[in-house]
Amino acid sequence: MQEKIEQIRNTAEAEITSATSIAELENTRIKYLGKKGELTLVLRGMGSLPAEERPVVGSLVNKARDFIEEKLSQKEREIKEKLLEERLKTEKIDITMPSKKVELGSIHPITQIINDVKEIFIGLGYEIAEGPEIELATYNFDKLNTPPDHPARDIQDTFYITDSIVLRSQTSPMQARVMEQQKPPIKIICPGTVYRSDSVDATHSPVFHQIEGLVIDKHISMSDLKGTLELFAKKCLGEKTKIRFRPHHFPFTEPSAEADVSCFVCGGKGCRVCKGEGWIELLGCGMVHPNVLRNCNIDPEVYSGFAFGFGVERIAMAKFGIDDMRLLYENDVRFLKQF
Ligand code: 2U9
Repeated sequence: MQEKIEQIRNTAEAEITSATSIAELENTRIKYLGKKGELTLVLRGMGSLPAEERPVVGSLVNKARDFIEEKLSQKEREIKEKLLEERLKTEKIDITMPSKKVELGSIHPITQIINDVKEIFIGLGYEIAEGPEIELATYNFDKLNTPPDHPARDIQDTFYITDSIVLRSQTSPMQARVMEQQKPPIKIICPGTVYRSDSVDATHSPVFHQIEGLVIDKHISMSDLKGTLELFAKKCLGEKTKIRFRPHHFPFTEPSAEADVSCFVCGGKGCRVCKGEGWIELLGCGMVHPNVLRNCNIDPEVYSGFAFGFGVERIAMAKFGIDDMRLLYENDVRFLKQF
């Protein structure tokens, strides 16, 4: 029996030594130490031995099992170390390899103008107010002194969702919402997307961007409007910029005006950008109509205010010398990365 145990121990050791994988080692373990393994069977067969031999054989079997287990785990460690070494060799990263080029985008010209304008007005103490693009017709029109028979409300000019819900045609409804919710003083600008039922061409798009501003307080006059917009024009288009005001009509302001700036390309002499005029139309503006104040629960006997609005695309086209609005929406990176 002693010899048999010795022989099992030696053949197991030889098999373990020559094993090259964890799977082979597992097979060897089952072959010798498993439920039906060779060494286990010796232990089970001990019942047939004379009583005095049993402890001797039992101790030899235990020693052989300990020996085989030790050899198995030693070999397992060796194999795992070898596998790790091989992995480290094959998976090693060459840090001298050139990296993949990261294509950096650029800020879209429309967003650039919106960011610049926001920064200028935040510097003057204004807050940014943003609101719904799907708007109640009453906020888009009625509260802004635009009665049901006004042409702006025509189906040809405005996208209706239902009779009483529209895609906003200006950002002013958001300003009416702020006036209803906040007590003056109010100093806000509202940038955002607006919608008009226009056909696409080089200067029109049914979806475009606007920035409108609103100031309401006691004793606000036309001179506050002119001073603010002159400062804005200089900060936005250059310190040499001049501004002029022409009378105009808007339903929501009275009096109303349009403001032009001296051409920032030729300085007023006349060139391709200002079409020989020396002036470029910048924005519309005026003193908020008393009806609009009343509609938004502000007493026109106590408070007054001014408002202005402009199309972001128009400013971006003038400032960056872009002659077709459609280029701003195509998102061709070859075009966009110039700005
Ligand atoms: C309230 C009251 C009055 C905002 C104003 C304009 C003049 C204006 C257009 C120019 C071209 C926008 O891009 S455009 O279509 N806007 O000329 N907008 S005054 O007046 C307001 C706003 C809110 C409560």
